[in-house]
Amino acid sequence: MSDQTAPSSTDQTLANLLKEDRRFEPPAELAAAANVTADAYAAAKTDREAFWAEQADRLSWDTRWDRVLDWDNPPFAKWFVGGKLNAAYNCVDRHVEAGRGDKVAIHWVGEPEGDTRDLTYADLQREVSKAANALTALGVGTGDRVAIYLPMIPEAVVTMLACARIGAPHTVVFGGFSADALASRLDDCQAKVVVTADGGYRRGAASALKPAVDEARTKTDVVEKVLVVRRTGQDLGENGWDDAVDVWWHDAVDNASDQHTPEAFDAEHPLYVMYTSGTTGKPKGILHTTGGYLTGAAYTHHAVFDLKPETDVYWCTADIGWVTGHSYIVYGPLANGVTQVLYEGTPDSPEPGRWWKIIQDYKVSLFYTAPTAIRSFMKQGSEIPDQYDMSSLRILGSVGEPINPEAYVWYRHVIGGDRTPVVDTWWQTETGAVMISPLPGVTAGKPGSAMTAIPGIEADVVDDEGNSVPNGSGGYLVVTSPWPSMLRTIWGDDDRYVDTYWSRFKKEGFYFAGDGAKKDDDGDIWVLGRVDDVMNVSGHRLSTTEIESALVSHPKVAEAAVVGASDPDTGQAVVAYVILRNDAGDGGAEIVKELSDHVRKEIGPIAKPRQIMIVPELPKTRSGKIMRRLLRDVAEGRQVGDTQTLADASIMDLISAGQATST
Ligand code: 6R9
Repeated sequence: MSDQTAPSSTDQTLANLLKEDRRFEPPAELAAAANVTADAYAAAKTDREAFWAEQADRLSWDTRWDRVLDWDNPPFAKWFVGGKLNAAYNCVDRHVEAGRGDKVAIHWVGEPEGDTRDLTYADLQREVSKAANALTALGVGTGDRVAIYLPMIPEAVVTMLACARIGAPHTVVFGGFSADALASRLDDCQAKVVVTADGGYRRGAASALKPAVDEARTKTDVVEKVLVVRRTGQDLGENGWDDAVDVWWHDAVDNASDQHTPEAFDAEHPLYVMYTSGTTGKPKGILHTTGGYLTGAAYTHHAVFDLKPETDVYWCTADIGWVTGHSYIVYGPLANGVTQVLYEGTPDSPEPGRWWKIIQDYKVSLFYTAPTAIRSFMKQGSEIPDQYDMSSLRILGSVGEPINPEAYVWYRHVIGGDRTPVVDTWWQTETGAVMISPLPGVTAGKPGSAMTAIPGIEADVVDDEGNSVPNGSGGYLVVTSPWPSMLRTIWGDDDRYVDTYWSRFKKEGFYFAGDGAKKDDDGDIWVLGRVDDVMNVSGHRLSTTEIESALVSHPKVAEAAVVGASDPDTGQAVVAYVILRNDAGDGGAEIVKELSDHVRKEIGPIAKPRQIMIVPELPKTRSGKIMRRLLRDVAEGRQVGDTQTLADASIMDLISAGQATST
């Protein structure tokens, strides 16, 4: 792996991981009634297209496809060619038509205690129809983009489905992103309408959202209308309303007709664009289309969570601002007709056991969260979760970053009462759906390993040349055959799509995921983390370049280098090294705070560095490349590694000797 990418601690971590010999067999009862059994792997291999056609039959199609896969022009795939369907109809109406209109689709739990709302599938059908009519009245037509910048309230799900219903691709922007980040996304996809709220609740306080949309509108003029949900009732400020643009949800949507006939769209009609960090400063708009994506989301949710829609209560704690919220709150679960919990707030507000209380109160049986949350609960100990009855839990899921074996075992033991399989699911915004995961009724789980590609998916670990590595070796994670929920392109940038994902190896049709991985002696896969300049902080993808650009845009900064340093709580944390301009003074705590606030403003609170060090120089190779590996050594408190390739080796002494100012 390249110089910048392999932290010198990786080998040690790996050695420890591979010594892990605990195994957890699937519970006999679960295995006996499992949705997917071991023979599915072979069946899918024998005839992949037939296998995927069978999965597509989980959906209701208006027109059947005449070809499963068109891979005539790789890497541009078309799945279920000629098929037509409506994603919202599949997630809502068909359940009502099948007599399940009274079934609860969403148990919504607001952050303020007692602020709850249940929506049945019939309620959802009415709400989605009203929102679809309102968006149409605001001028949104098929193919127009709608941005969604909302807290975790039912209107977020309703708006996504309303967009899908009228064939208007949505782009959900996480509420934690700043006005600048929002503006660049609005601009990139030319969003005509933004749906937002006055604010949302976070840790007991109302936190404003609408002002960020107003500010974003000063940076881009693409937006024609802003639809605003009144959630907190907070004051919008003197200039916080523009009659020519702003429309209240309760005026436009609540008064719209609740009758709406969904139109069937082509299987390859764009469903949504989700922005994610890449290795350059500019976020990539990942495009997902309708038929293949919905097939992948529904099938994997059925298989990986062994979903029994009649009896299970499902809860995924992700925010809908990330892909996990798209595939495993909205599209997969609702296509499968689940009853699920949707929670607005933070895990520990107003009390540290809030999550466990929700599991107890709603008898949640399938639970999906991220390692960073598990680690933060681990720190609090088992006393808090032990106070709640979580015997309803059947399967626990993990996503977003590698789960360390101790966190896995704690999760299984303390939360799952040692009864529940843990499914460690590897996938990405780009893959649309889970790719590598244990199957809960089949796989004997190994703590820390995502195990093998699920039936229908082909993944491998390869060397620099693209050759499969033998068991016991490491390399790059690749997907070797196209799959239905794969990204179709990067919005507006086919070349970047080809370059980023499909050009790393000479072999045609190898998708380069950007992750390093290892195959153990049994051939099971251990995902180790990114091999590019992407960091993973609390399961959120951040690009080092994006944060460096934000820092350099500050008038006092001459140069900046950012690394992801390992962090016991957040997996990785952002550590920045900054060279100030000559006229910026000599640093000190004030400038560090100023820079930290600047990053927060430019990108959002999630990108705020854990540490900013003001340094006199940055370590560079003779060709001028910043040696992030050395900076990571310092950030992680290690002896600085090999400095032979440095143009000036004395620089590292200066940095390590703590000449730097830091917070
Ligand atoms: C779904 C999601 C994708 C990146 C991915 C990898 C990391 C996700 C993981 C995992 C190890 C797992 N990742 N799941 N690493 N084990 N089970 O998180 O999408 O935000 O696009 O991030 O997250 O590094 O490349 P996204």
